Amino acid sequence: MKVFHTDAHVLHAPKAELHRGQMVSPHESPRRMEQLIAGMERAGFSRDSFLGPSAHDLSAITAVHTPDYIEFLQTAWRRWQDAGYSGDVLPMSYPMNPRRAKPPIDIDGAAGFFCSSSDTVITETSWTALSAIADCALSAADEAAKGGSAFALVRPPGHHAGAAYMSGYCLLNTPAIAAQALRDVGAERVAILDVDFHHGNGTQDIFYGRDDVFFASIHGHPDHHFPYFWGHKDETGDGAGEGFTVNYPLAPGTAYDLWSEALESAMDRIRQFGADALVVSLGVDTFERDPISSFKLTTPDYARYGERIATLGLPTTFIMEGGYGVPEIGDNTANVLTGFLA
Ligand code: OKP
Ligand code: ZN
Repeated sequence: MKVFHTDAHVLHAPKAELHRGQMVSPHESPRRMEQLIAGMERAGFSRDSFLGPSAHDLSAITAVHTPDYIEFLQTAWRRWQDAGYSGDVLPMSYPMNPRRAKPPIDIDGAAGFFCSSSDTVITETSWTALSAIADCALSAADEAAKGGSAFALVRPPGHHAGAAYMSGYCLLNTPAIAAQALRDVGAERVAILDVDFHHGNGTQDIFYGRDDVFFASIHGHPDHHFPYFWGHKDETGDGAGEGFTVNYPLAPGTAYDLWSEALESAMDRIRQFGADALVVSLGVDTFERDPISSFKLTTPDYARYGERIATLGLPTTFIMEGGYGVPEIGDNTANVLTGFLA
């Protein structure tokens, strides 16, 4: 399986994270990637075999995100400096009725207009990193368009970002960009399977009204976990999209027995949908020792479910999402791929 990766991820390195009332060192950091790569190497996916992405047109990104939001990402850091502010661009003020709100001129206000949580920041060089990770996701999707499967080994994650907002460490919705690219080169129906511990609210939001991209997410119940307001069972799509979203909110403490039942159900729905390509939002923060999550999956479970996903028999684009803090994130990620290839 081809693995697409870019060293440019280091250009998005938040200085700190506002977490539970404290500034802490970021859970989502370049160090994570070193842990991911080390685990991949232990499993035989050597770093030397990773491929750099090929450059894609910005239109592949604006097929999912609004031009205003992209311009915001590209210019926010400069505007923050020009305003005399310091540190990373860290939004704090949010419109409670975003549809009726207008973006203000002040960058502190504009940042809140394009964001939904203060765990997500923009640095001087974030855009360069983001454009390279979008290229990784698109290069992996190109492989799937040819009938193969590939993995975009990227950070930061993508599934909380919406068409016009960043959220939950995510700034560009890489799985949505990949799914849309697959549609645009001819896949009639694309399914997105989100196995990250957190609900993929951004991805859900982007495709909520559509019947050509199916979205399934298995996650910690929003009563207890970020993104808190989304991912309930009764969120099933809207208008033409009704019935094309399915959510499996699961209780804190869920282990593989119950988690895998949700996976089987999600896979049934993807089969019924008749997908001709699959995008997997591959977060491994379902791990028993993940510092910000509460599921109890173990390292061998990842290989088990990789093998199950392969039974769908679809060209598959894996995109790295969450997984934090412990060296096992690399082993768990590699296990999904190894199971899939078995
Ligand atoms: C990103 B991904 C409030 C919690 C905010 C956001 C978690 C984002 C996870 N202190 N943390 O889905 O792995
Ligand atoms: Zn997550």
